Amino acid sequence: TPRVFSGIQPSGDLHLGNYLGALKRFVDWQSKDVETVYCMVDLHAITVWQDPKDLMHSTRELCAGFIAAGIDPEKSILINQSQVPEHAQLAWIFNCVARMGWMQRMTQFKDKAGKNAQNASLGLFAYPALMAADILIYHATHVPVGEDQKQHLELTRDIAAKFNHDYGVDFFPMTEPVIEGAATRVMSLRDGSKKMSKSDPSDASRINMTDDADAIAKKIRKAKTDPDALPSEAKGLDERPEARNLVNIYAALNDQTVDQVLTDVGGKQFGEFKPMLADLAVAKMAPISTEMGRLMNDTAEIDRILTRGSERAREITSPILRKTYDIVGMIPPV
Ligand code: AQP
Repeated sequence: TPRVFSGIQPSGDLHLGNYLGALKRFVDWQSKDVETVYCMVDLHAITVWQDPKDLMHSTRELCAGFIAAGIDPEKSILINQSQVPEHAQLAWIFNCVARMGWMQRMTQFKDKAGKNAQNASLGLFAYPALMAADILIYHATHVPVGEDQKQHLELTRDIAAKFNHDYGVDFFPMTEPVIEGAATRVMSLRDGSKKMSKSDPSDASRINMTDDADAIAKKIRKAKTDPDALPSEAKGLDERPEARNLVNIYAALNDQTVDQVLTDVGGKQFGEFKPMLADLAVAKMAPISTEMGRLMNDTAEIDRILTRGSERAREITSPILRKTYDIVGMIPPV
């Protein structure tokens, strides 16, 4: 059976981009005839500095976010990366398969390292090899992600292909990135040319999954727009990044295509469309925020869910790591 894997970093507040680009789609996969594995990637988070208390809190809150968004820990395997040691063990082997030149081309490294790349952690540079290990330690066939992860998934295929070629085996599968839907790239509410992200210093740029109804409505009312009315077809949104972003968000929240939305709202001014979007966002997001708060009242239960998830995960990862060791010529782990 096909196996789906994806992850999110516990590196700060979850936002609407993470929800529409990742979480909501993870939930959709759960109702298909596939096995689903979802991961809090704390080892990825520490590639940049994380305060230990904040990391612990964010990891548990992310787990609450997964469950509140609709991930059922009975149906899906829900794990925290560092609790399944095979991820890091396979990553080391992949560090020895991947080439420096491949890593140097990664745009996310360039963006996150900034001008002073000499001062970035070695882990930030090796990030995509760990990501390849996360996916391939499950022999995952499908990886739903937002558009920003496309290049890393191509690298995952390159690593699998080079490993298979170097060792003369057909062991790691060629994983398919699944980048689909109306919101594979949700943009900042303040600037339509920037991705909505956890690290944007402006809180008004994003809708956090912990925002209450008032905060959600206020941020949408204040979102940047242009003065024109909405067009009646998607191509009328070309060159209008802020307008396109709000229509994309509406479509994704309401499980519609952009054209379906524009059939209904084409011709309306933002003064009329923004309250519609605010109502929709509050209706969809506020219950998730409330449920996250409720789950966070019992962190011991969250920890139990993650321990159980890691036990289930290791039934898959442990045999794949043993086989990898055997292929590489290393004595199997105990
Ligand atoms: N704006 C976005 N639109 C659509 N999808 C998005 N994702 C992130 N931002 C958007 C998707 O969410 C998943 C998890 O992302 P991550 O935890 O790796 O975090 P990130 O991409 O680093 O998220 P941020 O918010 O952009 O964090 P910072 O600011 O720290 O870089 C992925 O599937 C991603 O595509």
